[in-house]
Amino acid sequence: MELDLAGSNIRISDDIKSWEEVNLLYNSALKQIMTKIEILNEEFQEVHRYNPIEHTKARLKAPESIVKKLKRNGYESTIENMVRYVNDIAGVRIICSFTSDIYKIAEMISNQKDIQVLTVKDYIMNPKPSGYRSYHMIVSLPVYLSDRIVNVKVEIQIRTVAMDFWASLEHKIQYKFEGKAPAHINSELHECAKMVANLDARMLSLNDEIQAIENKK
Ligand code: 0O2
Repeated sequence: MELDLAGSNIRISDDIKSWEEVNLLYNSALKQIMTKIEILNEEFQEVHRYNPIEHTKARLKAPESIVKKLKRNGYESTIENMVRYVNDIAGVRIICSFTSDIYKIAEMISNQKDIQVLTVKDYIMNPKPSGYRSYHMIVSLPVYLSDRIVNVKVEIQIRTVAMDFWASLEHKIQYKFEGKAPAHINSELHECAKMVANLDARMLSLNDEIQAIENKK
């Protein structure tokens, strides 16, 4: 029996009854995806002699944040709605040095046969009005339990160190002002986002130049 938590034919209520079960499934999906990312990074290091990934973070969304998100989108707080409508119960953040690494990592993940990419949001090509930049993927991967396979959704956010620096401060500020930061702070954040984009571009170009010199040796 295959339960598809990521697709439209969801038969959850019969099989997943509790938060504990949701927790187990999403935690298992997180473990799998973290192992995959670690293997890809090690292989990349072996072949290309550099590490595209600076560090990774994984988290399960807190139950109260899940409930808040459901409420915000007009859904009742049920296990079924959680699984169906909240795409980031399991979340992984991959931090890398250069913008080009982001697309390499996204491609390596997408090429894995057991991973299905459900959606991609490229906030690098199309930054959010706030100035937020990052590459988001919602993927689904199978978790093998003793009596069934469950496809579980994981949100992967891939960004550079500089994008992460900006997003962390912006998140802190929005939290402090409950999303209503004074206009001059929002405008300063926007300016900083432009500087971050410029910094990322210049660092990438410097790195490309150094790589070209090394390749000639
Ligand atoms: P938290 O606390 O980080 O988990 P979806 O999740 O796809 O159903 P949404 O909100 O359209 O709905 O997804 P989107 O735009 O891909 O954003 C999801 C996550 O990206 C957010 O999660 C943040 O982590 C991050 N994010 C998006 N926009 C911004 C932004 O302007 N600033 C910062 N700092 N982060 C952002 P949550 O659930 O909001 O929160």
